[in-house]
Amino acid sequence: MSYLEELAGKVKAKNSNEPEFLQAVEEVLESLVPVLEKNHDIIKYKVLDRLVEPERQIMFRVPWIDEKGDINVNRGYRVQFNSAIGPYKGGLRFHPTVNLSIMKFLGFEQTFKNSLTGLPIGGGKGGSDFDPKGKTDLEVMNFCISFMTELQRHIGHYVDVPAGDIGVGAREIGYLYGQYKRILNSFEPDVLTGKGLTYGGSLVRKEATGYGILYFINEMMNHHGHSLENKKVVISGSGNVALYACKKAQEFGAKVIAMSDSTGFIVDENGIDFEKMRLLKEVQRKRISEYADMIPTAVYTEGRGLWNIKCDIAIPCASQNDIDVHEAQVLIDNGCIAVGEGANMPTTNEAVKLLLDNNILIAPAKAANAGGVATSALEMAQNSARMSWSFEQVDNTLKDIMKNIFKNSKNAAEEFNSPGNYIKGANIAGFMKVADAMISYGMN
Ligand code: NDP
Ligand code: 2IT
Repeated sequence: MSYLEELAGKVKAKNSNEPEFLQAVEEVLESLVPVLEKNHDIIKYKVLDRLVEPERQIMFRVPWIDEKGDINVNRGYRVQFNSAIGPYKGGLRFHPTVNLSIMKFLGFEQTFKNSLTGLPIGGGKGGSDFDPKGKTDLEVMNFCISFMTELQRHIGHYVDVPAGDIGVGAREIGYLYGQYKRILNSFEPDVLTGKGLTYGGSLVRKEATGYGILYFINEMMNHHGHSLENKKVVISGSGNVALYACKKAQEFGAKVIAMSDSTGFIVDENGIDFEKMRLLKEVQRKRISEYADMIPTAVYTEGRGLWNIKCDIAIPCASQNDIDVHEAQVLIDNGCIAVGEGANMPTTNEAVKLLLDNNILIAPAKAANAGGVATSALEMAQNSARMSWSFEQVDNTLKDIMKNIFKNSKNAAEEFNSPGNYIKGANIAGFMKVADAMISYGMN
């Protein structure tokens, strides 16, 4: 049995009830086969054995009081996965499906993603099974205050710097930072990112993940002789990432014809009206079905089925395992040429294999959605320098970062005999820097 097979077996045995975590590890280990053949220090220093074990996993009780005055209890998490190249960094997810497996897959992937940005940030993730849907602002605030009352003892600007993810946006970050600042009696903005612009937030952070995905897809398409001009695009989700992916796709001349939420999806062959969609989702927090009430040419369908819509480019920006092998086959049959992963792990491992076998270009999540966390690191840099940069300055830096991530993923894929396989390329390029630091530390 090879070293990697043995390690995969150990990881499976130890984490048998964590399917998402095992899925994420399996994909990375498979990518690293050719790297281990060339670099023997990785095995000698047990880099991978260390890398698949989070440095620390924190789980805590979050009691909070609802509008009726009743006490509710949720579970909070912070998985501090890897600090080899910088403080733990990664978002907080508030969603009823949150569990340890999901936190661990996200923290594991974040380690490689953050390395790819070229900035000094380690990997972490956190959140809660709290469901913000249907809750009042007061209830969300009560929850955030309680969550931070515990979380604050585990984070710090040189220790661990959380941000947003599903269910955590500017409103939640405001409540969380307000409580952090109060408990510490200290204004330390670089302990959280995605902050509001009046108290240390960075211009472009809100747009950064969505914009970054399109900058990456554009590089990838150009490299393969395509352009985004006039391409039909389908985007899943209609949250922070989906919205700004839509906006930038339109700026590149593509036509976004469908978007979704967890209840259903809307299609408009004339193209989505970004500003109307933004107001509906970002400002009014309404369901996507209401978009069809405003726009006569838009059609709403309840349930799944988004990926049956014929498109040139599919950009999943909702949640993990959004595209399975059957949906991948439909995309292929419909002539899709590229999948840009906005969400984390939106494509099952079987679907990825099928897409690659059919020469569909894949912009992998760890690389394509790294613009959000990269801009978070730029927010930290501005905070510690007590400066704020212009929109243009941050956006240009983001563009350069995404171009570099594409170049490094492409070069790694080529060096290890898989040209065009950006999944392998991104995994290898992200891994190399972390591995080098871990070897330098000897054991820890
Ligand atoms: P938001 O909470 O702003 O939006 C999430 C969107 O996805 C909503 O439209 C939501 O629909 C939908 N969604 C969530 N869960 C499911 C599900 N289980 N099934 C179907 N639809 C679902 O989150 P973000 O836009 O911030 O995050 C989207 C994805 O991007 C996530 O995978 C996240 O990890 C990833 N990501 C986010 C970054 C960021 O900076 N925010 C950075 C990099 C990656 P509904 O409203 O009905 O729940
Ligand atoms: O998945 C992600 O990269 C994020 N949710 C953003 C993390 C961050 O620290 O900005």
